[in-house]
Amino acid sequence: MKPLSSELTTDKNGFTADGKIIAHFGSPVIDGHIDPIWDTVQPVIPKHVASNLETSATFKTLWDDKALYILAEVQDQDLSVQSGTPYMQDSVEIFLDENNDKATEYGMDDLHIRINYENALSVDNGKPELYYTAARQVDGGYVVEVRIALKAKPENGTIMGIELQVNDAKGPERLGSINVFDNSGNAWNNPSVFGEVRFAGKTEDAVSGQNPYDLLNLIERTLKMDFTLYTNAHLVSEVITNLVAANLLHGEEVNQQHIDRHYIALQEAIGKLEMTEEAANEKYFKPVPDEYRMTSKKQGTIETLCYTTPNKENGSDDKKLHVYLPHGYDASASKQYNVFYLMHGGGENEDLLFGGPGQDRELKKILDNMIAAGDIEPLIVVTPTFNDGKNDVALFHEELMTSIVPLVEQEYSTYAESGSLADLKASREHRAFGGFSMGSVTTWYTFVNALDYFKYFVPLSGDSWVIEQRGGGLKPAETAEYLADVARKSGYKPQDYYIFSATGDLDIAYPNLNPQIDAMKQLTDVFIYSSDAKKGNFYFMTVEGGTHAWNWQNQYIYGILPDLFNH
Ligand code: FER
Repeated sequence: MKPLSSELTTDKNGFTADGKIIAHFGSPVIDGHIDPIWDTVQPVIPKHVASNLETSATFKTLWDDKALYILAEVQDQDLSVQSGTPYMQDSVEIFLDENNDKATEYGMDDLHIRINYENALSVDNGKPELYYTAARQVDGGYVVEVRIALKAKPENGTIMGIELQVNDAKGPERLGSINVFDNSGNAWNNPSVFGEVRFAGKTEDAVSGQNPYDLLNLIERTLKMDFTLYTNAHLVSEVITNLVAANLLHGEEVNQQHIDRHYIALQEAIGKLEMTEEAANEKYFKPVPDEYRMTSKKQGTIETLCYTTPNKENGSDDKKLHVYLPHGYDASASKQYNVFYLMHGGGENEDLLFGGPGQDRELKKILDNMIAAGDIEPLIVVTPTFNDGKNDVALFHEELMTSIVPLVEQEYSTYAESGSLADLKASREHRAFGGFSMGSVTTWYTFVNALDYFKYFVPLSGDSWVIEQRGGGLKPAETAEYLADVARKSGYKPQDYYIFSATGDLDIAYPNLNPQIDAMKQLTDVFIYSSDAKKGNFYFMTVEGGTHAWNWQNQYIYGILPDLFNH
């Protein structure tokens, strides 16, 4: 449909009568230098400028078949990146609602980044490889150019939600912001406050410019890799050397085919990398794929079970737990499911992870999607609580083995013939226990007290307190010895139990857990360190940037789940 010309007419500030900005067709080079093609675009003067600012800015937008381009020209005499918080640095912030659904929460199509005047990119939403940026200080301010790779090919008349912002810093503070559309300051968590950009100006003979940016991003990611992990890293460095020879942005000889050939060569070299034996023993973090964070088409269900259990006042408490049943759960006796018991952290409760029937929280979405994709066999996941009852993580195993496991495994189709301890022991290889923080402390206690009933242990971001509180950090050797003695005296062989542990390097539990793990690594008769289950029975994934929060733990669980129940 040919847009009406009134839809393209803009006022002196660059807005159409219905309040949109216009992106014109054209492919600039993203290098921080303003190509002549930008001169064909009318600048947008932001509507909202915080009153105390001496800074001003204009924005321009271009598009082609693959990308949206944004140019910000900021006049600011006083530039600062002193703050460690990216939005409090002098920076340009970009928000895009690609399918323009104006959702009130960020979804898969909503993108959000900022670029400071030194070209440091911080990505709040969207995969980092979607963005290519350049920033340059100029007389009296700075220039930022951004390319955002689009999921769908746009055309004349395409409309996207957009907000463009400048953060004005003074020293370590943010004085205020400049905004093209939104005065609420809520764009960072609510795409419905964005304005809109209309794509226009593509003529019939128009062609998009070259795209070296995916390759440049791949090179950047490659150069950040730890080459010491591989036996054959020279494969990659050879490709990089060839690339350096080709002047990709400006070389006259370079065409898209050359660029794509280099991209494929580099990807192939990366695909051929082989880890050293030492490196292969480590478990490596993979973030949860974006699409696994969406509601699955094949949803499991959450049920709640109630029970009564002794408390520490010689009375009893009524308690409940939640049970995740996988999509297509088959209650007939012929079908059997593995069970993963997963404990919350301190100050949390049994509702935290799954909520209850009808809820579809983060972990459930991940489980649903992993099962639907065939990453793991359908399993049952149980979220109990150590609150109430004996209210003591050191004693939780009593409630676990007398109340919880028999209740769950008689109610559902599991490998336990009955709820008797003998039958629970006989089915131990189909049972795992894990938890976060105090739930991890509980997991180590479960190893100590209930090894007969569980084969897999998933302690996340918490040490063992079996010697004393925070003993994993304070008395790592004694803690490790205690755990090792449990294993030795149990009569189980190393391949009869597995410990898959994880935390982040920014996690407050890291200093408690890491020394304990190091001490355990020394006790090789019982704890054999390897992520290869044929070689060992224990690994510790340490994740760069990971903090003491569930969004990280859920990602560790995503990485660990495929290692459960298959040895
Ligand atoms: C740890 C184990 C448990 C830890 C914290 C906890 C910070 C939990 C504390 C709480 O919830 O009170 O290693 O490290």
